Amino acid sequence: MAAGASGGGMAGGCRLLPLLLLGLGAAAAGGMLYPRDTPSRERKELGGLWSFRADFSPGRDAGFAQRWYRRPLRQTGPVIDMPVPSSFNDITQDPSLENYIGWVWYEKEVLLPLRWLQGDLNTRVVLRFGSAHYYSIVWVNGVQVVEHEGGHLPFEADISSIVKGSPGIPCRITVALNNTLTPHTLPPGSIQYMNDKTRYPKNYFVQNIRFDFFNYAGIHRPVVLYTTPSVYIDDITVTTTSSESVAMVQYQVSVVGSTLYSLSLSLRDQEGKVVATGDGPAGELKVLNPNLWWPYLMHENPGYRYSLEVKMQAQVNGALLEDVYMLPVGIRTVHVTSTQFLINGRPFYFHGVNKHEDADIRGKGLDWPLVVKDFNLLRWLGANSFRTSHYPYAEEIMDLCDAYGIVVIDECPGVGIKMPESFGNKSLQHHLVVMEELIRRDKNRPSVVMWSVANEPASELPPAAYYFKTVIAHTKALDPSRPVTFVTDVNYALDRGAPYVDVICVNSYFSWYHDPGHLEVIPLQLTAQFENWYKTYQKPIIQSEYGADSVPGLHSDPPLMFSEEYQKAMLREYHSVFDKKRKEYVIGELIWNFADFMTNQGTTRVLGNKKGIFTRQRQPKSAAFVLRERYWKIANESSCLPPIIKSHSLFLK
Ligand code: BDP
Repeated sequence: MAAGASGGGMAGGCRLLPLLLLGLGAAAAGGMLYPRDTPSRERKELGGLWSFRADFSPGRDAGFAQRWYRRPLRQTGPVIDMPVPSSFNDITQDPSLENYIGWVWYEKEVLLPLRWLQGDLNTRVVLRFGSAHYYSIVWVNGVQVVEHEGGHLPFEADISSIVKGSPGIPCRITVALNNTLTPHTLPPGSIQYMNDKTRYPKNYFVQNIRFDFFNYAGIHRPVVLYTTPSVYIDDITVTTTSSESVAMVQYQVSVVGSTLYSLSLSLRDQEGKVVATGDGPAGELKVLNPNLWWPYLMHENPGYRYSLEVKMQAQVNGALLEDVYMLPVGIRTVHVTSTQFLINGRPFYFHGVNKHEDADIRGKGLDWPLVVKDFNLLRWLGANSFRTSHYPYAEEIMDLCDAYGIVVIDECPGVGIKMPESFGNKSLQHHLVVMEELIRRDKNRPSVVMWSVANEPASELPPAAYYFKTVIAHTKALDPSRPVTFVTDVNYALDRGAPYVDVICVNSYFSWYHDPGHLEVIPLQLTAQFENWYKTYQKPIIQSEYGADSVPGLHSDPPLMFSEEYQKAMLREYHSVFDKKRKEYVIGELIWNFADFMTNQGTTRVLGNKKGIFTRQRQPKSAAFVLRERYWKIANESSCLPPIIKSHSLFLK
């Protein structure tokens, strides 16, 4: 149902991505722990203004031909200021930059503290990108240090050997970024050359996509430099099990740089008291009378996290090196039965939203005021969960989910997988790598209770069976502790991926894309949808999308499509069916969408998708109040805290 342009021929698509053909093949090594300041580590933010140039040369390849990374970017042609983090599309008044496809170049010069560079070789300097969309190549002082495919996950490079040679001299970071999507990228897309000279200028091409959000591009998340000792804690994995009175925290720690080291661990509660200690690279910590991590509205103190302090000591050339890392740890369990989703053994009903990383001007760039406003709105609404439709969100957002107890279905960028060639081996291998990178990043997050490997793929196609069987098996092998799903809009009898999921996630738009204007069909069609899926699979079901566009301020009674009244009426029709079926096996409802968001231009999109219950500027439409009343009512009914939940303000930390 995505409203993107349909895929076309692929003529010359690769001309825009000459280097993408190299392919990385496997997730880059390393645990990619989130950079934190600790007694042994320092972090330097590289946000702010970077120099920027889009390569408008006909082949978009002048930057490589002229080696722009060899010299300061301003010496190779004109540059403009570009904020980081941000998408570049909406920053200027230039429509050709808004819709630009191909390579763009970013550059930042930065002076490193002398103490990072002097003397011994025991400090490691790492350059890390939270994300950059879509394909990145990075040079430091003209030396290539990393290449990364994928627009939503972090990547980094150890740049110690490059920067240590030149203390006192600014270090020049150059990034070439390409936003072209091909049938084998995630999400997929295709480049279509328009060769009819009577209708299009020479070399005219368009980027076709099969998903319904604007393909914003740029350095979207924080860029940081951080240090570790040369022998360092590379990765930590924790899983937890618990009963009422005792919990076990299983841990695994990997160290890089030496095989001769010792590890000690201590787990502290929120008062700073040590509740368990351990040592060695793997083991189990026992916590008596644990404070469990509870979702928002299920407990008066949701999102409880301990702090796991991992300390590593190693002797290197007679010197003692110490590395310390602090990992927040939430203790909770997740189980799925044929009718329920259990968190800490209690039934959990997802009453939440689907979101996008999207806003005026900054596009998909991380923006703290927006992030905090969104969490305040979520809690005002009484939402206890969201799906990261349709790609992994920033780590900073995920941290707040952990802290506030907002439950997450963590979705990879597998959106718009429609073309048969996107089910081939090349795409599959890349999808597996993306799942590795996603799980590596989010495996320790208590808020993440389920992985979603795709949204609305063409899962009725024959190759979809092998494709999803493989992706889901791989995901489960990487993380046996969480259920796995993908979100479908294919008929229950035709879907070839559903046999492999733990929870059925279904999107439907009755009375919108089907039978538009006919609200009266909803009870029948939605009931049949649930019953057919349940009869076929006996697995719990989440209504992972439903909704209607509404233009704020447009009113009509009786309700007509696009009015605020129609959006409300459609929600109410859906809700009456949910209320019957949630007594049986429906375990959640996620509205499409939290807020209006930008899409490609098209005849069904009025400055973007208007299915938000909030506007793009985060003002409530009438539907937001309908949903708010409902979510608080459900929370009060299902909470293990009888009448304590009276007002959202109790739950704002
Ligand atoms: C669903 C898609 C979502 C779209 C929505 C819509 O999953 O990305 O934005 O339809 O059309 O099918 O509003």
